[in-house]
Order: sequence, then structure tokens, then C-alpha cells
Amino acid sequence: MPAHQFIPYQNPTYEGEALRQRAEEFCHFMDRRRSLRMFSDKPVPKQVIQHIIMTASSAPSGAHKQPWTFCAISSPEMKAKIREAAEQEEYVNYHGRMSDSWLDDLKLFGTDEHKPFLEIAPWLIVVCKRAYEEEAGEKKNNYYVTESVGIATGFLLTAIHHAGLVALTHTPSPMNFLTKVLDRPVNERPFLLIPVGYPAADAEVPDIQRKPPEDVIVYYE
Ligand code: IYR
Repeated sequence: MPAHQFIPYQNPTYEGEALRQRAEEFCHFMDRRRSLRMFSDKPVPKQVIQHIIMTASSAPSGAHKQPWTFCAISSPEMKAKIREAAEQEEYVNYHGRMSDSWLDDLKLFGTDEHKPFLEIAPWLIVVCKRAYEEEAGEKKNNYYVTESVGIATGFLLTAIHHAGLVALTHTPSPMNFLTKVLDRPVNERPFLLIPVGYPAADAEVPDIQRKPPEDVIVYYE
């Protein structure tokens, strides 16, 4: 028996106009995604969150180790604890830890240490990296953990947008308070904190533009 077993790859392919149209439509669809800080408290069913997370967990990963854990939090008490700890860290960030040029770069987004969305959004997803696995008291390696978890988070954000929901890729730093609040094991490190929900009725986003193709693509033909 070989160590590997292969099965047929079965997915539709497209050509010509259909190919061009699919690529273009998806590009326009994804270009409408925005990071939001103004959430509605309207509930989102757990089943929806589960499908969104399982989409993320379908991402490619180093040696298919899937080195991630997604903590999905809807408990109001837990959200309040997370908000309190995050705001404490952010207060220090905004009052000395961040450089003047960093604070200057953030002016466009109108952010400060107040993070009400951490309690208003119906779900918080804490994406955790699994640095290694512990099996029968033995440490097993994971590979390209940051790359893998970054890709999975991209899938997560795509699934959230596809469902018509909104999210914020939030990085309260340092994030180790989440290890404590969520009681996570030592092989796990919080990577991103992502509130998920419906947009507030009066939600607004910064008026920013994305770079054009010539600024992000270099072709070698
Ligand atoms: N973590 C802080 C600061 C912050 C940093 C960057 I880079 C942003 O793009 C946005 C905010 C906060 O969440 O306010």
C-alpha cells in the first residue's frame, strides 16, 4: 500500500466568455466587501457561523495540518470581558504605545480605544494559530502556520461577505488576554479577533480607494 491515496478531482471548468465573466463578477463582488465598525445587535444563527467557519477551515494549509482553532463567542458575559480587556490594552496603545506617525495613519479611520462593537456584534470569532500539536504527550510540528491561518482568515472574510454579513479584522494588541479569557491551551495563540454580524442601519465606512492593477500587479509575459 502506498502512503498516499488519490481520488479524482471533480469540479466544473469554464472557458471563453463564461470564464471571463465569472472572474470579473467575483472581483466586483469582493470589491464591495468593507471592514465595518458599526454593527447591529441583530442575532445571527449559530448554524450560519458554523458554515462560515467551516468554509475557513477548507483553506489550504502546510501538510494539511489545518493549524487553527476558531473560538465563536456569543455569550454576553464573555463579550463584555473581552471588550473590557481589549479597551484596557487599546487605551495604552492610543496613549503612548503607538508612534505619532502610526496615530496619524489611523486618523482616516476615526478609531480610538473605545470598542463598543465587541459587545454589540452578535458573534466574535477569535482565530487562533496552533503552533504545534500535542499527541500522547508528544509534540508534533505544524508548518507554515502563519501563512495557513492567514489564508483561512481570508476564506472566513469571504464567506462572511458572501452571506451578506459584515466583519472587522480587529487586532487588539497585545492579544494574550484572549488566551486567559477563553482558557486556551499553550499551543494556541490568538491571531485575529473578528466581530461578525449585520451592519447597523446607519453604518458608514471610510471613503477610501483601492490600488489599481498597475500598482499591485507586475506581469512577466
Ligand atoms: N489595534 C488598534 C489600532 C489599529 C491599528 C491598525 I494598523 C488599524 O488598521 C486599525 C486600528 C485599534 O483597533 O484601534
